[in-house]
Amino acid sequence: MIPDVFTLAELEAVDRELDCLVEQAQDQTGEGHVGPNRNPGWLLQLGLRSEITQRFVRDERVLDLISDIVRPGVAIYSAKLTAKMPQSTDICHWHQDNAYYNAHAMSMTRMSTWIPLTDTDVQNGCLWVVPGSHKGGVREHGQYGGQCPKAMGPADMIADGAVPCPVAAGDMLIFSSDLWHHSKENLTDRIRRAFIVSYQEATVPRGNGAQWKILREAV
Ligand SMILES: O=C(O)CCC(=O)C(=O)O
Repeated sequence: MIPDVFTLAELEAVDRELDCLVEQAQDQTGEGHVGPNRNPGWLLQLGLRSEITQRFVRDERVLDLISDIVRPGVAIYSAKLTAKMPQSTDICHWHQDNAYYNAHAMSMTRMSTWIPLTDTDVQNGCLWVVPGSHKGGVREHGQYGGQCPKAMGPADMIADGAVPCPVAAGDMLIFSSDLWHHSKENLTDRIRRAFIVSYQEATVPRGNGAQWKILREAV
């Protein structure tokens, strides 16, 4: 968990932009997201959507934080907005991002970042993780429904050492894309939004389709 990366003013500007982008997507699909079978309030391919979201996913402060591990060079694998609507019972089951990502491209260093747009805690569906779980490789994933369709098991699966990660707006989480994580319901009256941006070494020649882009050349 890295404290104080973004100012609240920066996050508010991004949040306002997301209001517009979600509304546009609603106009296109009538469902508040792009493509079939996705979740209310979610937006995929954020890095391709607007100048403001493009700038956000290539933020030099974040690239500086990951570049000791994600190297040589840094490329974006994918970026999305996740959301939990007020009083939502939607949950995202235990999974590893690489269970999805490795189908598109293998990476030795891939990391995911989780950047909340509001303060998060167990009441509004913060992320839960199992520290150290990235060391065991990618496990088999099945289908359990919920917001994250491929999972190792349901959110109430007993995962030894699982801890909630309450993260305030302005702070961020950075973790291996092999790390086990999940999130539960939002029991509050306010939407909970977060960016998930994943990065990999620039020498892997592809990511998730058109979202892949080299942000720092390998030297
Ligand atoms: O933001 C969340 O609630 C979790 C979503 C997540 O882990 C994912 O989409 O990979």
